[in-house]
Formats: sequence, structure tokens, C-alpha cells
Amino acid sequence: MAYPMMLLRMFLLSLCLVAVAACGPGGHHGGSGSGQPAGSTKLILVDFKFQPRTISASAGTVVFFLVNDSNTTAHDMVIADSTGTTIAKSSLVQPGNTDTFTVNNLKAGTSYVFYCDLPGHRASGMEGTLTVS
Ligand SMILES: [Cu+2]
Repeated sequence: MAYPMMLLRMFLLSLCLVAVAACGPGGHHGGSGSGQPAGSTKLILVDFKFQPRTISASAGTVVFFLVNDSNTTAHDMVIADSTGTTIAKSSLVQPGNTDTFTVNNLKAGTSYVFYCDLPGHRASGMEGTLTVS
């Protein structure tokens, strides 16, 4: 009597494994990959870097689509000019969340730096370059 029951359990267990595999790695992120506004520049925030870390854009307004791909850590994005003056700052993006970040008045022929301003993050490598032409 116990034998068919065991077969049933094994069958159900294998079904569960298939279901988990179908989600694949990164299936828990929810927001990533969906909801990106047309024409926006996607930027992935991980611990502790931006992907990509080098961005080119046209002068004027750039809309960034920020995807926090960390499981545990909130990140943000600050853009500063060559003198270190902050020209724009995003909201804090929680782990697994996305947000849009609109930056205006970017000047042609200018190189900006961007970084995460949470304590220690920039020093850990969370910075990049935005070149505007
Ligand atoms: Cu950060």
C-alpha cells in the first residue's frame, strides 16, 4: 500500500522542481525588465556598481530607468558636473524595485560623473561617467 503513495510523492516533488526551475535565476526581481518607459536609458544598480558604468547621451533631457538588482541594499543615483556640484539626484530605489529618474539641462560636450551617495557605496566602486554630446 505504501509504494504507490511514495510514487505519488515523488511525482509531486518533481512537479515542484520543474515549477521552481521555470522561474529561473532572477525570477524574484519582479520589476526588472518590465515597465521601462520608451526612450529611457536603463541602468542596473547592483552591489556595488552601475551597469553600464559608461553612458552616452544627447544634450537636453535624459530619462533613466533605474533597476535595483540587489537583494538587500537600497541605492540611488546622483549626477554631478566636473566641479563636483550635484545637478540631479534620484529617489532611493529599494531592493528589487525600479524607478524613473529624469535629468534636465544636460549640456553638450560635457562629461558628468554619477554615483550612489549612500555611505561607502561610491568608495566601493558605485560610480560611472555620463558623456553628453
Ligand atoms: Cu548604493
